[in-house]
Amino acid sequence: MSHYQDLPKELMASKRQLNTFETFDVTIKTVDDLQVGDIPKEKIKSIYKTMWDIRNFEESARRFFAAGDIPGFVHLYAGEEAIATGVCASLTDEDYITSTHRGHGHCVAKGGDLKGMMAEIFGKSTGLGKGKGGSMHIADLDKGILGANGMVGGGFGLAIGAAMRNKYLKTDSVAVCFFGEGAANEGNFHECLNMASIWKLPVVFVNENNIFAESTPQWYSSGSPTIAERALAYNMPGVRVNGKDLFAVYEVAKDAIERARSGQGPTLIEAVTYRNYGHFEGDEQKYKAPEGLEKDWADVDALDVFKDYVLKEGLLTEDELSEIEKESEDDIEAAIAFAQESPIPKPEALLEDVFAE
Ligand SMILES: Cc1ncc(C[n+]2csc(CCOP(=O)(O)OP(=O)(O)O)c2C)c(N)n1
Repeated sequence: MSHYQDLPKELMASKRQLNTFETFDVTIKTVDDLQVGDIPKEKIKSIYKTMWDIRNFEESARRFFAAGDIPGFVHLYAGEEAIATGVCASLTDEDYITSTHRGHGHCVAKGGDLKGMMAEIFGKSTGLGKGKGGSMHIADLDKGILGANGMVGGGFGLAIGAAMRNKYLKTDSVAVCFFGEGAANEGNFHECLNMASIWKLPVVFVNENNIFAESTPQWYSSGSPTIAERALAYNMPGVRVNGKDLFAVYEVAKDAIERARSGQGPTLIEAVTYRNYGHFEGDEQKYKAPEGLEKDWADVDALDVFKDYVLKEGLLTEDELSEIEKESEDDIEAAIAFAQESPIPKPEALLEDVFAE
């Protein structure tokens, strides 16, 4: 596309409609406000498996990083499982996600191969990036995973680019952009939400507000009390949701994804959560208050919240849950063995995949 006049008709149309603003509210959702729809039992099981795969992947990454087996940096997603899982449960391989430096959970939830991911963070040649990218560069284009990203806020432009592509080609695919509350203070956030709004792009912005950007708390760095309310500046719905509650995230994300798929434009979701560990492995976390609000939030485990809910509602039994937990442990053990047994890349591989053929 070289010129404004070449824009597809529907984009021209949405440009002409700019005077007819809808007005949106910011809503705050917990599972009690939501009608949890009938989710097929197999889907509930696969959701629980994904949450455990993320948790087990991260606990293993922590263990092997401490042992010196994983090169580079790792930023763990443990504690935030309900968000990636709850969002990606409504996506297909045709949909795209962009991720962050804390990206393992997004990649697992979007269907990234556990063996390929584990080998990648071990720096092995069988990894998804042939061992040359590591933790912050895991990508799998066949699964719509456009990549983890070492640049804070780097996913915004990629996500609206993918959404633009989806709209231009008249597909019903959507793009989801995961980002932290620190990234929401980057200029790129505002530019991309604005563009997504004027072009009604099929994109969902999912803010993972884990309260800290490195050591800086949100109350210190953010001019707005919530991230969700910033949606109103760009004329899209903003929803704040309990990010520790899988079912709440699932329902909110499902609505936003359907909205994007059906051509109604973007949504900004703020899922409030907490990371179980430091900003990166090795972070002493001296900035965290030992008591108080944070402590209460830190004690909420998304896996327990899920388990309590499905048992209370009679959706799964204790035996079914235990079976899934065991299956996840086995899969992660197999991924670790695969990574350990795989070779490191050969020196001559250094210059492969650098230039396009
Ligand atoms: C453009 C850019 N600025 C700064 C950094 C250094 N940095 C890495 S992670 C991080 C904090 C990000 O916080 P947030 O977006 O809230 O994500 P979280 O780590 O909480 O998941 C910063 C400042 C970077 N990698 N890229």
